[in-house]
Amino acid sequence: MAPRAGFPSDAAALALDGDWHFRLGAGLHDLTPGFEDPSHDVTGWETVSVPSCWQLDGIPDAPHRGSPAYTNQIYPFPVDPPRVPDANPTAEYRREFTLPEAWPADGGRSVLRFEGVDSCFAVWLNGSRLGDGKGSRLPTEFDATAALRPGRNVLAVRVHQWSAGSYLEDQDMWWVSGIFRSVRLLHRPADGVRDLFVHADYDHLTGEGILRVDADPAAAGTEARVTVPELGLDLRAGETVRVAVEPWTAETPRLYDATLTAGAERVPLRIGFRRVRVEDGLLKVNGRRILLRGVNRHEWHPETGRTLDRSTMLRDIELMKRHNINAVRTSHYPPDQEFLSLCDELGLWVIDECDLETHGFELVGWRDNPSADPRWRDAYLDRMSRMVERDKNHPAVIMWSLGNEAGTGDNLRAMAEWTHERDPGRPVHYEGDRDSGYVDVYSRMYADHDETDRIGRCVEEPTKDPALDAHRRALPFILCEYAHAMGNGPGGLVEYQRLFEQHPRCQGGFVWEWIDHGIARRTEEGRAFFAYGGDFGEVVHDGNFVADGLVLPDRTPSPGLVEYKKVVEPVTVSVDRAACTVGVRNGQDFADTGHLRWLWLVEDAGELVAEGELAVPPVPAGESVFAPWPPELRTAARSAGTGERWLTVRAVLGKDLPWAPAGHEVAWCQERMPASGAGSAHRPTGFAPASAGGGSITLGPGTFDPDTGRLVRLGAHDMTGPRLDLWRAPTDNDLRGWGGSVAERWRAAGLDRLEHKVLGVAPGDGGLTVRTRVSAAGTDAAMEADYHYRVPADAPGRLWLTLEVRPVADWPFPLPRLGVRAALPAAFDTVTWFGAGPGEAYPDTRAAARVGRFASTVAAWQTPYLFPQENGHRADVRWAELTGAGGGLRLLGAPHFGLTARPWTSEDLDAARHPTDLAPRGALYVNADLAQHGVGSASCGPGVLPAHRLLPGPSTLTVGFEAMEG
Ligand code: IPT
Repeated sequence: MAPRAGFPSDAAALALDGDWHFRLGAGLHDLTPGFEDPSHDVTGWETVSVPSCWQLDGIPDAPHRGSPAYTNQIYPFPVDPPRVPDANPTAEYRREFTLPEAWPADGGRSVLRFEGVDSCFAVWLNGSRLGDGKGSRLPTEFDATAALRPGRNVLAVRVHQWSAGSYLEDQDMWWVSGIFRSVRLLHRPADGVRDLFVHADYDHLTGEGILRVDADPAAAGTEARVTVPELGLDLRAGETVRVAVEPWTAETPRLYDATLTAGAERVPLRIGFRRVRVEDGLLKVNGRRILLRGVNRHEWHPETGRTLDRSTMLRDIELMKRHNINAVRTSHYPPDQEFLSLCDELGLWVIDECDLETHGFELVGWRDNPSADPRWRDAYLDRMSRMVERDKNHPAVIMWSLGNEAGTGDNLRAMAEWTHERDPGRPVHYEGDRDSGYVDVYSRMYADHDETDRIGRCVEEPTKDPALDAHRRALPFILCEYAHAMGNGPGGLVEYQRLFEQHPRCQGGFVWEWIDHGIARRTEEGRAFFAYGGDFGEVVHDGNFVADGLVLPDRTPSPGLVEYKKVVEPVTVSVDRAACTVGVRNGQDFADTGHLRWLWLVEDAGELVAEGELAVPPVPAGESVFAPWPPELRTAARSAGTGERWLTVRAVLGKDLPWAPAGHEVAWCQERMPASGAGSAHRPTGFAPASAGGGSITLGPGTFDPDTGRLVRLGAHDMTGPRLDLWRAPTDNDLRGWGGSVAERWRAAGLDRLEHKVLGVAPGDGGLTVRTRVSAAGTDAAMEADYHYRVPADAPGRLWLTLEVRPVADWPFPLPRLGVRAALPAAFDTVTWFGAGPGEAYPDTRAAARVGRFASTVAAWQTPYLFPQENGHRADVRWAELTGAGGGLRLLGAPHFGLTARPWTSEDLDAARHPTDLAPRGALYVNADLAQHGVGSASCGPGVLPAHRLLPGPSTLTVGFEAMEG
């Protein structure tokens, strides 16, 4: 049937979800003849639940109906359009249902509606063929009127995994199949509406909404009316009214309940008034430039794949809103429509993207790309129209996207032209055509900071055609993908955000991507892990490239999401110490700050000194105010203390909102106060001597091996003492890179197999000095590393190490890290520290870490990235205590160090393929670092920015060690 809007109605409907009979065959040669015939007996068949993806049946144990397969770009079958392999898993679905006795017989129609079937299917009702469908993530309706019977009905559906449609569905995700969204039988009343289009424009100059609801009646002559009680409106469909309203925005998702009545049918509507325009080179909503703080969202659940229930969709939106995200690109297909309804209600800007990607043709030089082949034109238009028609009444949708990575060609232009004509109220987006000839925004993916800056200043490289160049240069700019969130990272978010705030043309972007598409599995021993590409024996696959989200598959926020939340804070708080004020800049585009409360606290060495609330008047969008410190804050900021004193100001929700409870923190800032106790450097009066004898060297609490100079005991605790360490288990961003992998250079230089040559061990009156040269087989590049151990006379329990490192010969790359590594008793499984926290932080991912006193466990310090890699580093640690049965160890900074503690080594992390490969080694491995190399997002995008690179040079690290008795 012709596409139409997805809308609820009070007309009769019958849900057909639930258990269906099911048989999976190997291909067209393995079908059940006559399975669609109601007399065909399927009693012996298995059952499957609808909706579901059949390859995920059996998860988290082994799948037993085929296997999911992951590829990014490459087609998992020969590129031979429109043909597909003979090995084409084909499912036969059968279900019986009883037509309710009350099913209307008013001469209307009965329609079978499939919300999503992957990838190609045919439908029979009571043995009559109703038709077939393609376009996996789009609805398909069949007229069932003639075939429907009173009482018992038999519905049969045959689904093929591969079809010509698969060539248009080459998104970077798992290949999974089946009836994966709901199925319903709908009654369409004879005097009801076939389709409806709500035009709810907003005139920001007058504050009026301009409403017209177009209804396409099911039968000629039917009159449809629209009532909006709250606005006192009762109008004919097609009639236009202007009325004062509150507009809809993602920040203020104001909806008006309305009802469209046609004959006996009543359709509930939720109307949001807003105007989306590209004007003056800007993307504006209701007359204002908006800033997109977005994510790309695939639909994913680790157990059910692309079948999501409402609570999972709601969870995504709550998590997004709680992390200051205000926009979603539905990469790379229209989502379950319920998701859009939730976006309308809770407020998110949505780019709705069509179910289209032909990326695999790039690998064959774009030969025969369907985008440029007229034979595919109808399929392109069909997909676009089905999306636009389904979703046109969602105020949250502010732009249509033609698809992703489908190259260039006239079929894309045709989609854009059709869309402009059908819905002039929304701009059209497509990134793949770099000239942007037929779209309304200039969109790119992974442009680095420099290029983004040039685009922001409108001095980007021209396109070939001057007319196209003029068009593109006048368009607003968005990064439809940036900041690849694969593994540890993304780094460099702060620098992007600065550009978005600095250049009006740069209207933000969408982090790639929301969720790691891991699949729940268990090892043979029953330990849970998340599978990625290759784990199901795929012939071609792209490994863990499918795990590049801001949340782990179970929707645990990753450190990257916590960082993003801080970077995209909708309000910016600052402290002016001299003026004794707190500055608040409202970076929202519409809402004032009336929903926020402003809490302050002063801590001394991480302990609370005083706290209170600031009076800040509501700040209008885009404006700033300065609030004076209350007297208690002035006193607390200045009173004498013993340690570092910090003022923290937090903006929290003043009341419950639909997406978070009162007290939820939205933004914060910290400023160090010049308290009297801080910074009073301690100058020791003298140092204890080191003494050799009895096969060891003793210095204060430390016992050293006289041959290696290594600390072997501290107080009562055996340990393998600190030694220079440069290695980190490469992150996904270290491993990949457009300019080559930095990890490959590290490995070639042998940073994972350094040898420590002892040049001298010299105990003396002032302590112990150990001189070494650290280098790897086959290279003359080395680090001279001198260890100076000292114990101050007035602090005899404290052993200080000053490590001096000097590079020798050539080190033509940044180092992974520079620090020492030691092994402590495994029993020390608890961590308390004063420093940055609570989460992990690296030089270019440390915006979200605040200074404070924190407590955690070694277990909780491990971030379970799906592909094991460097993780868990805590930055700017002043002191830390690692404790457990038998005592502990205190580490002291001078002033700071970076700390990592794990029950396995960096080498173990490097070798592991899944977190379940990691086994505790019976020791606690501690890295105390002077510095780490940044993280960047080179797994798909720019590497580490110059400011965050760890370039080799003479360096000095000082750390103190103190044994704690049990
Ligand atoms: C880009 C794709 O659009 C997206 O689907 C995903 O694959 C992402 O890369 C990487 O994870 S395309 C790439 C060639 C920039």
